[in-house]
Amino acid sequence: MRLSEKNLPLLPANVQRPSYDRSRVVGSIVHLGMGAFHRAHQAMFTEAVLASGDPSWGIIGANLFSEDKKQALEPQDCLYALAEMGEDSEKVRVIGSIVGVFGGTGEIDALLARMSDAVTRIVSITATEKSYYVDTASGKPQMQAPEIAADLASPERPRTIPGLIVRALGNRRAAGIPPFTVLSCDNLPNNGRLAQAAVLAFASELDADLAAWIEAEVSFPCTMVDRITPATTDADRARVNELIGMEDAWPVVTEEFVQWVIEDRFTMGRPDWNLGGAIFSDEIERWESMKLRCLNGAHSALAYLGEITGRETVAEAMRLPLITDILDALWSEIREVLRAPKGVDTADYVDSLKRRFRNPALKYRTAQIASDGSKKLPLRLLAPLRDRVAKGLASPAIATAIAAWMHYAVRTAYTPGGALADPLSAEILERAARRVNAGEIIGDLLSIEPIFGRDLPANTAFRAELLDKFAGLARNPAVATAERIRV
Ligand code: CS2
Repeated sequence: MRLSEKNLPLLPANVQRPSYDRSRVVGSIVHLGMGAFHRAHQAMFTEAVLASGDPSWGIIGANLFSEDKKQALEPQDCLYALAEMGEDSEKVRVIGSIVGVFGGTGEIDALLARMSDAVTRIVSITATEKSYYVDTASGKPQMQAPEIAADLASPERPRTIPGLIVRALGNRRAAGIPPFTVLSCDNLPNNGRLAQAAVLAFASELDADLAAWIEAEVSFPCTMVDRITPATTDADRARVNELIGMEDAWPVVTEEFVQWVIEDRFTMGRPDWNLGGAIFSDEIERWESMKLRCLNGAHSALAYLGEITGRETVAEAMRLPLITDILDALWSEIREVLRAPKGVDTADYVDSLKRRFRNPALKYRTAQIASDGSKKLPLRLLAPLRDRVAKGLASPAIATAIAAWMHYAVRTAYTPGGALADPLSAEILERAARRVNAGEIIGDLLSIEPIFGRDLPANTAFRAELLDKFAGLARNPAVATAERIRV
């Protein structure tokens, strides 16, 4: 029996489900990047709005390149089960806020038409750091990237997020329809400004008038999003299906904790997401940098340290004192240069992160978090590092985390068929295997400018610290690195 609108009454009594009439829900939000995270987060906040009796804010989910989510969700009327797993509790409910779905390049035209239609009032995004085509070191839009260049060459058939948004906004302007709000929900500092920079840069290449109109009329609020949501595993699927007593092809498993802080600037209205617990605030930058540095920075450190010590999941990595000692030191370094939001105690915040990371019910693979390091490290770890450098402070723990990433790269480079899930994979691996002397390996990797800029390779104190930590890890018997390295 498949989860569906018709089968909702057959769910076990303890499984919460949509109590509102889904046929009345208006799909006024288009969401780009409908992964597990979105379904554990924004879609759940939106469910609270619909459940309160306001049917005007349903979600149309979209993935530009893959059809798998569409194929999973459509046969079940876009319903799915969301399981919230605590250390010794599990709560499952069925979410109905997604009311339509586009998937794959074959549907981009239809998606564009939907975004261009007046019914769409918000376009939200969780598409990961690399989809914005903004250089992480300089903050400059990457208009030369091949995908962007292709979109600029045929803007009527966009394949990138900036291309799609600009085209849809251009269509709306031509038709006299007010612009939607662009709501970035990706883990990026000032994500709204960044989305705006990407969109404006793209539009300026095509049409200066359109760019000026976008700048004047379109709102790009910033957000801080947080909920630890690993990719769904087969075991998760089996467990959730057992709990709901029917088949859901793609349930989502997440933690109990959830947080969403949003800047309140919407051009065509917005849902009362505070009904689901969201906070509207004008202190986004502080919220975002606390989360990005303390949670995601530690996550990345943990992922690389976990990978090189053979820990498959975050919870397993949290049981290794070698790793937790480094994390404790890392959090101290990060907190020392952090401007926290008013009323937030960062020591408590870090304590709650430790509890969340230790949650054994979540099988969060270190390999998943280790992806896209070239995009993640600058935002998560090199930003606090630079703040420390500016204050003349040494950063041994941050250096250890970067050294762990380097070992991970070296080990992958020497693994037959090894590849990194990273847009710079080829360059990183080529440099990682170029030489065998530790100092030279570090120098080769540090000179990848899009990651480390020009300042860090030139910083001799940091370089010495990095070499020391890299060598320390190489000598540690718990660390599996390439045998050829000479320290
Ligand atoms: C993680 C994040 O995969 C990663 O890089 O650090 O997805 C993290 O789980 C979320 O940001 C938590 O809110």
